[in-house]
Amino acid sequence: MTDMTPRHDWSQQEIENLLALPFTDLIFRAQSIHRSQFDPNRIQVSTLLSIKTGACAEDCGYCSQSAKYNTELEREKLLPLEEVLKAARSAKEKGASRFCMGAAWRNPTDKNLSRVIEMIRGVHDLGMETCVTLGMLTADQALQLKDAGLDYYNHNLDTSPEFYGNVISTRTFQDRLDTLEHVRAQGINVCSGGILGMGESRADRSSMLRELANLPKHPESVPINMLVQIEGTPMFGVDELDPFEFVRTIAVARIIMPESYVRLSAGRNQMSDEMQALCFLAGANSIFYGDRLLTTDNPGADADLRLFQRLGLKFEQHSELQATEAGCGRHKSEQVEQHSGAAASN
Ligand code: SAM
Ligand code: DTB
Ligand code: SF4
Repeated sequence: MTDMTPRHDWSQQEIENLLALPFTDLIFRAQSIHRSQFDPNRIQVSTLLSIKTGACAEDCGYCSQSAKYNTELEREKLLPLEEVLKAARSAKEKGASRFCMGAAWRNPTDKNLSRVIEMIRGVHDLGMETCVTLGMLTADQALQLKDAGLDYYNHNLDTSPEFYGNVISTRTFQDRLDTLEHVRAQGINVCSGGILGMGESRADRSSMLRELANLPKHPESVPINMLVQIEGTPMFGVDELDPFEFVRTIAVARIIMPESYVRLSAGRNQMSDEMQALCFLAGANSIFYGDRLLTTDNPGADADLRLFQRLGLKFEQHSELQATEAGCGRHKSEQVEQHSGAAASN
């Protein structure tokens, strides 16, 4: 079996051994696998929108939106359809190929799900890929989302089963696996990853990656978030993770899930351009693009366009749009040129 054949039988030791490789050896291995599967200079970009903010019943220790912590976040009701579509249109104009809608729910009620389904249909009709993250789903709710034409469902494992109890008490690790199973059973693409920098050990990072890689099918998209520390949450003030350890974790995700998009997710606003470049070198090939994540800041589009131009990276277009909107890639380069005043190289 070569390095490229997806495996689902990773042992903890194998993953820890990868994480412990000399840095340059690890990056070389990750980059070699990356190049065999993907265009190394193309990055998939998704834009996020919080469609329902705050007052969440769960107690996730990192989250600005939990009602259990005083984070001074303003709660908002489920956004009207038109407002969501306006944000999606703007994201599309800026070059995003996927629009991801997040709601601060433990799980959606059937009434709320119907409203989200209208949003999914509307965003789909704009010609964008759709993703939602709404908390736990029943099998029937996953079926309804599939019928609505949903492309991706995001539901993170967040951390290792061993560290999980230090982070969340209101739902179990198994609850998360069950939701992923419902999503997978309907043939919806799975987006699942986790958060680093919550005070977990390297063994925990290995264990979380092992859980993801040993799912019956690898998630199509694996978001790796760096904790965004939120004042008022239990995770505020935790020791920061060594940036190289973050890059290593991305590289191991790339090696053990060779066909998945690995997303450099939350935390980019706190990262240097050089750190982000290392993450791309380690095999990250997707980002969240736009001024905001859900409740916190993300680098603005201008900053990302400049970074892409400096690194010679290009936006990956939604596959169905590639043929019809080939000019869009050029449009992006032109935008870069305008913003940076430099000649676009792509
Ligand atoms: N409420 C739904 C749920 O938790 O399933 C969906 C939205 S929730 C905000 C989506 C994911 O964002 C979480 O599972 C977590 O991995 C990530 N996230 C939330 N707050 C974060 C933070 N402060 N730093 C990094 N990642 C965060
Ligand atoms: C994911 O893994 N990261 C995104 C998305 N999936 C929904 C969310 C990041 C949230 C960061 C903190 C915030 O903005 O509230
Ligand atoms: Fe609620 Fe999701 Fe935040 Fe947990 S991560 S508190 S479920 S919004």
